[in-house]
Amino acid sequence: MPQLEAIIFDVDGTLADTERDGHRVAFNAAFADAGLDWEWSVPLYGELLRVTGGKERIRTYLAEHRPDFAPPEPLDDFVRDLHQRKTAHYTQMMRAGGIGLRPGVLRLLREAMDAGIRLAIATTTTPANVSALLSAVAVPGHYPALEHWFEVVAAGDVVPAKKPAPDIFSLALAQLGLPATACVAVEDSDNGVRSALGAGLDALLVTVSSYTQDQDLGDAALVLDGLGEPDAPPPRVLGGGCADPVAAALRDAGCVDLAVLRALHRCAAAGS
Ligand code: XBP
Ligand code: MG
Repeated sequence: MPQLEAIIFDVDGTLADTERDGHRVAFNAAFADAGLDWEWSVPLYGELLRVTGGKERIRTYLAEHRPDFAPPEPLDDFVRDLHQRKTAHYTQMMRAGGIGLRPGVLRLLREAMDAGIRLAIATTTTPANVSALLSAVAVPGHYPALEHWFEVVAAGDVVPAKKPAPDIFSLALAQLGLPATACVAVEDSDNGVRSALGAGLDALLVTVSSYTQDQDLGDAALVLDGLGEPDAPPPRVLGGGCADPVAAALRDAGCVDLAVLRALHRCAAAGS
């Protein structure tokens, strides 16, 4: 049976709950900068999230909600400029510490790193957004800056197709030089689940986020409402094919730690 060698994390919704109060706010600020009277409300943004990628999301909004708007030509340049403004707003907010990591994330990353488990990222978002988010996280003095904990950062437009296509997870695996069976993936959304499973990452943990709690995520090996912390109430189990085999490890730890991820990894390997 293959050993667990690496963990591949999604970013938005998984490392941090960035969509509603981060990306959405940055899109609206970019629209205001450009003199557009567009306002993406919390529910509308939830709908638009089915489309991954900020530029793709703007195009979908134009097609579905602004059919009468005549964008300046060429459309590609208009969308690119608007999205660059959005990235500038977003990175500024994140560098200022606008949104912290979700509970348990830093603890788990640290435990994994200390145990020699390799860390990677597979995300749809722009690489600068990942750096900005991670740069604001304080780590103990003897550790390098958080960004350097991740050996591989696969992000943004570097693959032909964004999630739910498997490309970004496949790229992360290729850059790690590992088979999918040596890894656990952590995601928060249905698009992410399809992407990770498509890349063969059966040992898939989902921690639902504010926009994804009602999605159908049951194809993942384990679905929880978060990673939890040892001194907080344990994460709630919401589903997944490995929920029973992992239950004892989760009960013992009271949160997702490396023992839970190893149990998940074993369960997924036994099933595949
Ligand atoms: C989340 C996304 C991204 C962000 C916006 O991806 O879908 O599109 O909302 O990022 P993931 P950009 O959960 O895979 O990290 O505007 O930079 O595209
Ligand atoms: Mg996500």
